[in-house]
Amino acid sequence: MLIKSSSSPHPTEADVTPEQVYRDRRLVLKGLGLGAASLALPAQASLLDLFKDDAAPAPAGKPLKVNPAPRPEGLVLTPYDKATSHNNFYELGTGKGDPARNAHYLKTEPWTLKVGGEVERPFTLDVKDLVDKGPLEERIYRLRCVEAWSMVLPWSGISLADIIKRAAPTSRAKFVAFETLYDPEQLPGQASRSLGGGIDYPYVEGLRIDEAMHPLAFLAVGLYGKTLPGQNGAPIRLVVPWKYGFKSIKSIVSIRLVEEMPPTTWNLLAPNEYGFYANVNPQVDHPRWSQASERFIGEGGIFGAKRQPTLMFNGYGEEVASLYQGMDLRKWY
Ligand SMILES: Nc1nc2c(c(=O)[nH]1)N[C@H]1C(S)=C(S)[C@@H](COP(=O)(O)O)O[C@H]1N2
Ligand SMILES: [Mo]
Repeated sequence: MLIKSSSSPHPTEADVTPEQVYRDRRLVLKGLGLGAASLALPAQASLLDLFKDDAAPAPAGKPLKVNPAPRPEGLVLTPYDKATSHNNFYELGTGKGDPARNAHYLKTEPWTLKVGGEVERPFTLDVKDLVDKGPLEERIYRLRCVEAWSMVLPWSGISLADIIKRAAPTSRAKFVAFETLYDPEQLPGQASRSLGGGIDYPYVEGLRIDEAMHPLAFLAVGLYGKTLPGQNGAPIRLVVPWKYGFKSIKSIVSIRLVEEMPPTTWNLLAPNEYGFYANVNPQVDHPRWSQASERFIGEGGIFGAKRQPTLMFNGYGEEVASLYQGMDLRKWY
């Protein structure tokens, strides 16, 4: 899949077979001029980790004080081990198993999140305080990756609107800009264009202010009632369930209220393939694959996964469609 990355590295799951992943990695190693000998050097430890093929199990998270959400009827949850071993977090490597393997580089305590920009009361949040204070809310959301796989996950956290309201946005605040930690020591994919998928880091994302204030927009600090594993975006990440997964930015250090539409990582990389809005829409295909259906990752994992139709706004249309009234969703993809 890295070989396909010259134009855009986001593959659909159908593009990637396990054999291909293996072959591509060998080619990348060759391209980097790294033979077995250089990989054996201690200085290459992080590179070595990035190319190991067996994913390490996720470290157990700390239990959280959460008000549990009722288990929704007709929705099957993706098991914890799948949710924490099949990830996209390019700062920890572009393979699906890389983030779990490399999460140990990420140190999540202490962690501060700055909220500022066009606000009357900028503040810095100590994420530990938020986690310890509790009780947190639980939200069981569908997650639809733009690569056409999906999960159903129980997140713990608080609504994004709560955090934004605390800062008292000014009338100039029209958009919200989010930023992931930038620290190549902790996020080794940031140290190299090839390892990190050719992205210009830090990873950045954005929402329109009314999207950010929508009650479904969520800041998660936990998964399955425990603190987030690094690979899932510890210690705090965004979850916007009606949009493609890449909007749900991980390991956030900054939230800024801004006047202009902020740049967003995947849009910068391939603007014809990834828009600012990125609402899940089965009628608007990705230029390289259909978005009409998806593979749900349940007990069986990705390659035995069952294909199911993709729902408009990922099934949250009743709640969010009004945000986009009058907009041409083919133009504003
Ligand atoms: N900083 C950062 N955030 C990110 C990504 C990433 O590569 N870097 N990948 C995104 C994509 S494409 C998806 S599908 C989701 C996956 O979240 P999960 O691994 O917790 O399921 O995280 C999103 N957030
Ligand atoms: Mo994704």
